[in-house]
Amino acid sequence: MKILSYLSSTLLIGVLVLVTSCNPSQQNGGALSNNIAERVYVAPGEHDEFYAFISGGFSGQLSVYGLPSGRLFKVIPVFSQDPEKAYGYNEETKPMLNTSFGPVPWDDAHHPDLSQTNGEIDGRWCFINGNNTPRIARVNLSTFETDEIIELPNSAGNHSSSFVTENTEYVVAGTRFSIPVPQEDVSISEYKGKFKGAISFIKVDETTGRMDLDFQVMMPGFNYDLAHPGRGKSHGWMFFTTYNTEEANTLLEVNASQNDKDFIAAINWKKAQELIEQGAFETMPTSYAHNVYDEETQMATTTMKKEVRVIDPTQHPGLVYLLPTPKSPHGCDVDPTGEYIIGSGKLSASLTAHSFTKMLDAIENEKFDGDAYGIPILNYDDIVGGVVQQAGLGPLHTEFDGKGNGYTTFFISSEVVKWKLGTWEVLDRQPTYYSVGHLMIPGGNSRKPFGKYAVAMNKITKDRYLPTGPELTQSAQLYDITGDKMELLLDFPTIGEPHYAAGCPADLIKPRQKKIYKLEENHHPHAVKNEKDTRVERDGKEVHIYMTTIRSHFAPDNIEGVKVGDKVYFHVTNLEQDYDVPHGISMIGANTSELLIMPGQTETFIWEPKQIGVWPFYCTDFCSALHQEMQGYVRVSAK
Ligand code: CUK
Ligand code: CUA
Repeated sequence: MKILSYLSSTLLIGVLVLVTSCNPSQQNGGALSNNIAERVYVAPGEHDEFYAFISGGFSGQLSVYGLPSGRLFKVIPVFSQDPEKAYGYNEETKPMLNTSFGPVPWDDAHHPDLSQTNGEIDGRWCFINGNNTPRIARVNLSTFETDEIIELPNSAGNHSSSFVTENTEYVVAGTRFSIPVPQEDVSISEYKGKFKGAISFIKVDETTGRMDLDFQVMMPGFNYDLAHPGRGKSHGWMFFTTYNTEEANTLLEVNASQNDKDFIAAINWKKAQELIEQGAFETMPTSYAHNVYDEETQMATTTMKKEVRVIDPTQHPGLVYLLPTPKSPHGCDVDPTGEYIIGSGKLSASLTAHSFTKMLDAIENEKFDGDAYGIPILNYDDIVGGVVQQAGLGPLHTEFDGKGNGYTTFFISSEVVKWKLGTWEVLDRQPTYYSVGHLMIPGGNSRKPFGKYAVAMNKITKDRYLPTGPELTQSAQLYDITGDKMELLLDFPTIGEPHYAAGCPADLIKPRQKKIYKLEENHHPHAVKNEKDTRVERDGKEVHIYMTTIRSHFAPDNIEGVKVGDKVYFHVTNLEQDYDVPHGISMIGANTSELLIMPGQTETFIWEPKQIGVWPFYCTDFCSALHQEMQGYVRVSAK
């Protein structure tokens, strides 16, 4: 959104001055009423009705909140190392962050999307993209841990991701930047024609969730911004917003906005599957990492993949069509019936809804308006299903309530606008504080939205919270959308910049949420399941400590025979089989973070002692009345 805020900064400042000059507590005076307080209040010991999985933006993580309370439950580490959970520090999870560029322990996470069955959220997995080093992660919603990360070749700035088809057949990822494919040392001015935009279709195993890059469609050199899978009648299609259809190598305003209309690219992925079956693809050598955490061995491993199947849409009629859409569309959203594809031209005031039925008619009658890129371009007037006129300034994203209404965010005019599908009339508008990006209605991008709340995720906080230095917290706002008018209920802080979120009723996740690892199913190669098997083994310069924890001691707790210059592995198994009783361990001078070991699990960290002496370690997680007694020593001798 940086480009947008730059382009529109003058307008934006104007709007902000307008908005901030009013007293916010007067504007939403309702926030002071008891009635509203009651509607977000979840009494001590009670549970929230919804889970919200909110993108951590440039923190690289995914945070888990409850709605309507806005309480933060957990930050799930995905693309970034996290000392709180030892993720990316312990030997078990380090491989999760491997890429073809080496370990990349950070990313810019944007769009979480939940797995679906028959177009309805099923609460099994949450997928999320890393933009910077193109990756897609899968978070397991029975453990709330990242189970898998797949890198995407031929991509750069993996923004148009991750979007899940209605039976989780695919998680789909579009490149933001077009780049030379394959990469080569070439003048940037040769962009046009040479640079390509890869759209990746990653197959998801329906039982295990395991991902596998099935194929890529190699599109023209546009920027691919956002996407949405078709559903219901449009199931089998994917829709992508594009900008820079001029294929300019610099996006200074004059270049990027030459075209009055850019495109929504419609890709028929069922057709692509047929082409793959018929062998109508090219196998391209490449290199990308696929990192999988195995729940049995509790270890992550990296496989470097060497090739990818690529389809050239200019050679296969019927695979891709371009739908003209006004003014640099950003969000691309499909209504719950699958009929309307909403394009939000971020430099316009209106929303365009293309009709899927009209699109099919135009295709059938071959009513094309040329094929400047080797791909048929449809005629805007043939396919437009409706326009929400003059709805606001700078439309970005739309979600649906399942009752025939769309809710669109407007960045520049800083508001959420409710409008009606079919009649295209604006029904309500409510301000956001300030400059909203995405919004999320639980299930609001599926066939079955749970249209009770909308969460707006704002780019600018200004005066909403106690100041915390030059930057204020990022912020979300909760609206009640059950009535004719939306009602602002709550502000709550978020982590990083929340680009998008996915939500669902808590009941969908409950059956799995109390999972613990059974000790007898722990097949970690360094697990010790009984205190009498604990031991210290030397192997050359390596020392392996096979240790257990149980309230409230370590075994062994006095370790001798370690020398300066050794590499000491602590393999620690938590023997507890009780829910919510992890133990931690940290070692003085160790720079690898602590471990936090869940019941029944084994984790490993490495300590390289630099000085002789007797050095303590202790449990970092307050686990019992004798937690403070949970400690031990390692004696280190000269080499
Ligand atoms: S983008 Cu952030 S406001 Cu990455 Cu989904 Cu539109
Ligand atoms: Cu174990 Cu504290």
